[in-house]
Amino acid sequence: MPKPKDRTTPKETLGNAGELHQRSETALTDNHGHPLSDNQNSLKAGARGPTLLEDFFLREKIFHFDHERIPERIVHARGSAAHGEFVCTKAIPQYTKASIFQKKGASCPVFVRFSTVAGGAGSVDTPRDVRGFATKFYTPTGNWDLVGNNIPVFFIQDALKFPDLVHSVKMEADRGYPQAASAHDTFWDFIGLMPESMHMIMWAMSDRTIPRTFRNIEGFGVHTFRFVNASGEGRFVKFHWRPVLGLESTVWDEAVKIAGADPDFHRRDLYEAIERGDFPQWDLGIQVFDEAWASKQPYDVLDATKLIPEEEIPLEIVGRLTLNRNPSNFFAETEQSAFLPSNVIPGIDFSNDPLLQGRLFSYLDTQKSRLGTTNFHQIPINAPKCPFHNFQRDGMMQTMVPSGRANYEPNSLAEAGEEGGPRASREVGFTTFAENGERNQPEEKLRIRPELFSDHYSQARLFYRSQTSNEQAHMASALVFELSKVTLEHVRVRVVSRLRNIDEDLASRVAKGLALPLPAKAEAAKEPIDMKPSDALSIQKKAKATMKGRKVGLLFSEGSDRATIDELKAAIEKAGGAVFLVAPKVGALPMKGGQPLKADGQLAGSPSVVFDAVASVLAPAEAQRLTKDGAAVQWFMDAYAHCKTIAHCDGTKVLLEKAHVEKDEGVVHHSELVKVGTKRHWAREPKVRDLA
Ligand code: HDE
Repeated sequence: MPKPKDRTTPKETLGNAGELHQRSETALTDNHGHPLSDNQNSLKAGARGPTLLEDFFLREKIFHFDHERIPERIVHARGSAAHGEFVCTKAIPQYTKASIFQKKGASCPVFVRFSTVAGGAGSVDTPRDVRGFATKFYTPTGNWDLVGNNIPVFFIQDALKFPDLVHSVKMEADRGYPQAASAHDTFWDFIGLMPESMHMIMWAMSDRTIPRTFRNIEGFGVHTFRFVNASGEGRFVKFHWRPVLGLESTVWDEAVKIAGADPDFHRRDLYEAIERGDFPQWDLGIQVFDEAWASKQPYDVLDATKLIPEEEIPLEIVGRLTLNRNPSNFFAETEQSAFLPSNVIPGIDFSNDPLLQGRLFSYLDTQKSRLGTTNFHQIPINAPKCPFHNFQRDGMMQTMVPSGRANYEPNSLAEAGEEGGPRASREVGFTTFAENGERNQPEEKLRIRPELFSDHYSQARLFYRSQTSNEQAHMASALVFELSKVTLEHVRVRVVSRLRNIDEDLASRVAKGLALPLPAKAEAAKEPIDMKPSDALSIQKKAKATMKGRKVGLLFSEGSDRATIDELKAAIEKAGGAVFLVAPKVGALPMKGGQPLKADGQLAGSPSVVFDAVASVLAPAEAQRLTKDGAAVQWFMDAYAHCKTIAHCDGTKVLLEKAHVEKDEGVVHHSELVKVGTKRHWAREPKVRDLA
């Protein structure tokens, strides 16, 4: 039998007809390649006549436009993403045979998408919410998707409860609000009835859910995964991302104001940081442990509502992630990116965490529904960068053109000189870890949870007691705020009755803040135990007093001293910070000495909430004039109330007085700004806010 010819159409070949019809690369065509002569006027029967159906270009253009949207993600709909690189900084072949961890210095491209969870694609960036941190590693042995969050635990233990959780937090079913907010009846009703959510609730009510930027969040794989080495030995592993810039959050009042000032605050921050070459970085940390260790812990490592304190198993840093390129097209890349927790590579395997197990089939299903076809993996952002071939064929939107007859296996076509197609390999192929250890032996088929899953409070208590007193006050206040939005009295009472199992002081602070008599303590399925507090769980204990990656708003006006501004700007930039010039008018303003200066933003549109610290260089007369400008007074008032560094000149003092800014270690002369840094001055907070 003759060998079938390669019938693949050679790309970009026009035959010699092409030579007769040369046209420029920029010629506008329709989607079928027809050159067009007019993109302004549709085809009409006469200048004032009806539009003709035969206008194929009008029809195609509107048809395509009408179908531009695809279903948004049911959760994590609002996201921002970037390309980058992952570099292995420590080889760990003793733990895993995963291709990217075999050699120090080995690298692979990555795509990371950050997201909020509850809001729709068009919602604001700064609600109180968990943040998604999904990373696609394009490794030489296929794509590995680490689809995690900025919190190491989750609300629920079993995938079966996920639709209930999401329904409860989303807009209420009858009224269609609130958007992107957990502060409403149905969420707290569900939470109050699900004591397993209490640990996650402690994190959700902490400052972790109002992060300053995506660049300042940690990331967690959440579930326990498994590493498998070349000898087939398995160990459990937890994955952590640690931001090189350090953790940082906003205060609630600030987050709310940012939502109004710049709904795209996090998206813009990520984009602009990458554009100015200030590439965000994270270290990849792992916690590796075995079944024997796991079986001795007072919690179950398969329970996604539990974490492993770093003091028990310290992180080993094994890699560095750098985001260095913005997407070229938001839809093609950010929107069409499809993450699958089932995307693991040889050397990484799953555990029996029942939440993870549910995710393994959920995401594949989701992609078919969002992207419309089983061939979603061929979209460039989702396609592996290593070769991939198998015998799967056809389907909607097939863009690959496999050649030959081998679309089944086994086949012996190679013996006749034809292409036989790829084959599975025991040596390099993915093998599922053969479980051993009695704890995980398949047993009877039961709808049941392991015994230790019923400890709902010990780690919630661990988290609360690991915070600074200021952070504890933030948590109590967040609970008061959220529960005050709840209109069902019995829901409020139930939640507070659960808090009593976490910490009596927390419960009474919240009850007091709600003007609620302290309810009876809820019955706990298992009495909580006291665990050793962990500093790694606190943001404030880990905050870095750095200028690096931070943005300072510098206020000036007509007659400001140009040399002082230049000097201050240079000092901030030298320390790794960025400066954003703010003035009452955006056009070039005359300066005292030197050239006129143009602002990056107008004062009313650049409130201090969008900066990490503020500075001012103002002529006394201008400062005096600005005391009558609400935007200027609010600028300092907010910076003060949000515990930020205020670095001012002598001329600014009248404005500071008007804004009721009192001198403290964070209110300094501008020459001291770099020394003081952009760290928040929490000691100031009791002066400006009545916390629960
Ligand atoms: Fe997701 N989740 N999830 N999730 N999740 C989705 O998948 C789901 C869970 C997470 O930037 C969806 O592609 C189920 C835990 C992130 O594109 C959907 C369960 C964690 C992202 C889905 C969970 C996550 C998603 C929506 C319970 C933290 C955004 C669109 C079994 C470890 C990824 C999509 C991106 C997205 C289902 C639980 C994180 C609906 C059924 C736990 C970061 O398929």
